[in-house]
Amino acid sequence: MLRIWGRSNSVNVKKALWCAEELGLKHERIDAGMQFGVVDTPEYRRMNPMGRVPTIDDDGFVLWESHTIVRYLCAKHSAGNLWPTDLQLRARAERWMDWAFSFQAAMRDVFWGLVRTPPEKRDAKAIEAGCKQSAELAALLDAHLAARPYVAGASFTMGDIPIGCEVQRWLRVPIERPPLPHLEAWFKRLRERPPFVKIVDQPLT
Ligand SMILES: N[C@@H](CCC(=O)N[C@@H](CS)C(=O)NCC(=O)O)C(=O)O
Repeated sequence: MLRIWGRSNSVNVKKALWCAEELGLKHERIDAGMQFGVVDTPEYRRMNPMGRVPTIDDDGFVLWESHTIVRYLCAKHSAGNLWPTDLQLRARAERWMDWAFSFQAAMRDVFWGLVRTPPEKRDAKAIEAGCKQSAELAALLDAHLAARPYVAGASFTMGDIPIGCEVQRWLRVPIERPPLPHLEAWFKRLRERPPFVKIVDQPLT
């Protein structure tokens, strides 16, 4: 049985959970991180020395790092589909998985500032800088999606999972955004997937 540790409002945990749902994997989620603690216990640190979420245990195989978890689960259960077997197609999917962390870094101050910090304690300058940087990156993704429906090409792959989670936060934070029709059309396609709606497309907390 697949076990996934991590609080359900974590963007990185959502990647593992959405992936498991896409693959139809029976799994158990265990709350961990922030208010739930767990991550500093010796038992957890033995599994994940970083003390972060998510961590998975797949029938005794322990793995952490959300994008690696997505790669692993897709390779195990969806070779030729979510995990492309064509080397170049897979590399294209993986590039957008790695790039999703650049988007996450750009969004960090925006998300934490506007969602998890009371108004009087917000760093307006850092939020503004993050808004500018994330809009520039979102425009880059929009240009890429002008020529293809999904990040790796014609079909949905693991490449869409991390960046789908990151863009969901960008589209939900109360900021001004430039109109990006190709990105919005891609996001609409993600919204047609019930696992995305169930796990990812939820109010930010
Ligand atoms: N690169 C790691 C980052 C993991 C990470 O930083 N997770 C955050 C949640 S998104 C975390 O553990 N925060 C501390 C906590 O929840 O206690 C991954 O993608 O798995």
